[in-house]
Amino acid sequence: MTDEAVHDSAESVKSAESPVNPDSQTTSETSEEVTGSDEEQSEETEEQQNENSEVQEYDEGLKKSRTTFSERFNKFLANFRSVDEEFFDDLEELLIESDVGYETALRISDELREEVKLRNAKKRSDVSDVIVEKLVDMYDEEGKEEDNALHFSQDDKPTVFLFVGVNGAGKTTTIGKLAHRFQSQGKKVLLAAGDTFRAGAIEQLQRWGERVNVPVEAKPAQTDPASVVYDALHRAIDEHYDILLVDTAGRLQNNQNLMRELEKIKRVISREIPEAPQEVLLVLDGSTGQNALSQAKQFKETTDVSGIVLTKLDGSSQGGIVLAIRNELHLPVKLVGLGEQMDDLRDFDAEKFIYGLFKDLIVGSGD
Ligand SMILES: Nc1nc2c(ncn2[C@@H]2O[C@H](COP(=O)(O)OP(=O)(O)OP(=O)(O)O)[C@@H](O)[C@H]2O)c(=O)[nH]1
Ligand SMILES: [Mg+2]
Repeated sequence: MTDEAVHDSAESVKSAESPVNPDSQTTSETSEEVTGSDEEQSEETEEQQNENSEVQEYDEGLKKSRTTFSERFNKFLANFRSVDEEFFDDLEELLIESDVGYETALRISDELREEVKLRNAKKRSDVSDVIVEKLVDMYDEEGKEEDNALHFSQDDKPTVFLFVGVNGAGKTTTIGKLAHRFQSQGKKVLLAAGDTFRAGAIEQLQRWGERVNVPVEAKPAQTDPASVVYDALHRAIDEHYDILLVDTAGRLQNNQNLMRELEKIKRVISREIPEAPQEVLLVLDGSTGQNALSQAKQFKETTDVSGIVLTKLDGSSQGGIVLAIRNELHLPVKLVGLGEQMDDLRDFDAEKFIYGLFKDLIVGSGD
């Protein structure tokens, strides 16, 4: 077998395992094709095993959102009688309830009408396959230009991440978790208590600082947050910190004040370090569904958001919110929060997420 052929068949094994193509026949056909040496095979198995256990770990954390999504979907398909107008109306409703977003729900059901007709899908399993394929295709297509990596300073100046989002979204908690991650990687981390609106917010960040052993630059409540950030920036530069994480308020007297304050903080950062902030991360509570989406639209209009942190996916999130963010916001989800503890933060892997979301659905999609 040529190198190319080995590569090809390895690829097809991989794609046979993918969630969109769970056809068991394909799997057995392709596994017969893989006839490389034992060594090649065992290497590949190990790689696959690693990949599988990573998927499993990730999957566990997102179990709740996944279950809610697939339970609804499976229930819907269990009641399936025929593909008629009522079916598409119900599907639309289901998608909206699953937080995929209104526009996305309409678009999916429109495109599905065409596709179902085109393929003459009548059986439940066929229809279910078309739906899943369509959702995955759309998700892939919309995410082509997305860059979900975190960006860091390219010179010896500190990297600055600015966190924005409404109150209760999880900004302060995410900062604590991220400080812990960077600290464990041997980086020198500083936090800035830029939420001076409430004394409690400053104390909360200080508690996180103590917990993860990272210093916090803070001033008394009601101080201009831009001045706290200014001091933090200079401390970070002078004392050679690698990373500065800036907390901000989620609520002020009104939204206009909040947006103005965020702009000012951002201006101060860029004036002191022109390449910074390397990231402006909008933190969204995944369990608030459409509410999170409309907040995000507002922040996106007024602030240069570079990515999303989606929190509380361990809770009652519908999962579909991830599709809505991609299709309607066009902002990459860079991190996800899966709990309240310091280790409950993950990089977001779009492919694994979509795998988790549809896994049970496909397994249970028989006639
Ligand atoms: N289950 C769960 N809870 C979370 C997660 N992230 C944050 N929380 C909780 O959500 C609540 C609000 O989090 P904060 O970090 O205080 O939110 P914030 O955006 O800083 O809020 P303000 O300071 O009021 O603007 C806290 O009780 C957190 O423990 C998560 O990923 N999963
Ligand atoms: Mg906070």
